Amino acid sequence: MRTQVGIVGAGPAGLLLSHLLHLRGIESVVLEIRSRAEIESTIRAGVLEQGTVDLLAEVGVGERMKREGAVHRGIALRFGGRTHRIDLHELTCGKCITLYAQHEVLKDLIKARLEAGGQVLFDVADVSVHDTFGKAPKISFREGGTGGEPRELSCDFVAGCDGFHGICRSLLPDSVRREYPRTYPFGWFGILTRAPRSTPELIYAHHDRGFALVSTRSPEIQRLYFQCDPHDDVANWPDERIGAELQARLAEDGWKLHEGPILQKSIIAMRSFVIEPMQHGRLFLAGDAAHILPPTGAKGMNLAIADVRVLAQGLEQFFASGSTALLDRYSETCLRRVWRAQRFSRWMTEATHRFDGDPGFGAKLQLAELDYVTSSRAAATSLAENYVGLPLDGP
Ligand code: RFL
Ligand code: PHB
Repeated sequence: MRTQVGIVGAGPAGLLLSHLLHLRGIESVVLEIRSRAEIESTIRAGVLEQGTVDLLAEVGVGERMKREGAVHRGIALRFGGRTHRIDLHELTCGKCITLYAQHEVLKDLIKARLEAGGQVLFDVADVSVHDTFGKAPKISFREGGTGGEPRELSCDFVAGCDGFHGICRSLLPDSVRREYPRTYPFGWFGILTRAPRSTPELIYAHHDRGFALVSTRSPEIQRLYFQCDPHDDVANWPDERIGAELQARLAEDGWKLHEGPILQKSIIAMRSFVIEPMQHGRLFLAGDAAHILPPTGAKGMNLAIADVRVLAQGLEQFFASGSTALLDRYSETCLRRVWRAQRFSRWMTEATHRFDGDPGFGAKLQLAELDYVTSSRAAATSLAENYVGLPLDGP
């Protein structure tokens, strides 16, 4: 098998990259270890930045997102028993966020790729990448699972879009790589519940018992999170205990969270990680393969999408003219945005989560921080412009 760009991983990064390359007349093959059904049903991100929404619409995969996604013009910060609205739309001259689940974005991308005759191979096994420092990298794998046919894909470039637990990142030689990890001492307990919306906009809540977040997937399905011990077990959390914890952390006079049957429960680790550089030879890392963030800023999928936009432009220039000018700057271009997103996600996390062992000073500072951000237009604008997403082509 031969293609121009071998893409490892069919998450948002890999699938969108394949689509963007196709629009530029560049061939790719996407290799994915999971099944299509699994990819199309795994619950992950929900918040799309304005630039992500605009890009998906511009490249022809935004029709269902525009119809079914919910546009939110603001978010709420709840602390000290009161709610304060951040008017994203007004503070950013008309930008918003859209609530549309990551697996719905993936369904739209998979459909577009398959309808255009694109090659997305699900359920592959034993993927390994070779010779990325030469001009003819290869990817070997088994088609159709562990006992399947061995295959080899020759390509001009490899895009490592295989997420945080993938194999591509490890191909960067020790002599060039630097890793920047950070683990937070808490996790998020996430649930999906069948209940009507309790609030028209997302609520990020600071509470003595810990952080809580009210988000949504549709008028009937809600997504809720609360800070927890990362080593806790979902089995310790029967539905009634979850409901009581959320009600306590979100309590406000005259308001109550709508509860309903809980459809799914999981515990999510909170960490940050960046690898530098994001490229070596003919291997380019994109998305979670290169960087992850705590979900508080809702940036992970948006960064994955911003990365592959830059990569597609670089590959287009290379295949059109032989110039590597844009590709050479890929890592530098992406990392600038990545570190700004890390800064913002850390800020959102540290301002809203309970830090055990804090004698009270830290919590007082958090309240002062939240008070400032909800009463100063300059501070609110800073939150708003980072939350809706810095411009894709901007500084
Ligand atoms: P993905 O989505 O992990 O996709 C990688 C794919 O690669 C496959 N793979 C391999 N394929 C072939 N060979 C191998 N050896 C392979 N190893 C792995 C995997 O099966 C997978 O299909 O990475 P990508 O494309 O970089 O996308 C990143 C996003 O998925 C991630 O950043 C977001 O989900 C993070 N995130 C959020 N991001 C947002 O922008 N907005 C949000 O609101 C938001 N909320 C969240 C989130 C992540 C969360 N969790 C569960 C960590 C909320 C949560 C709870
Ligand atoms: C979600 O809806 O899953 C979501 C919303 C906001 C976040 C993280 C996740 O900050």
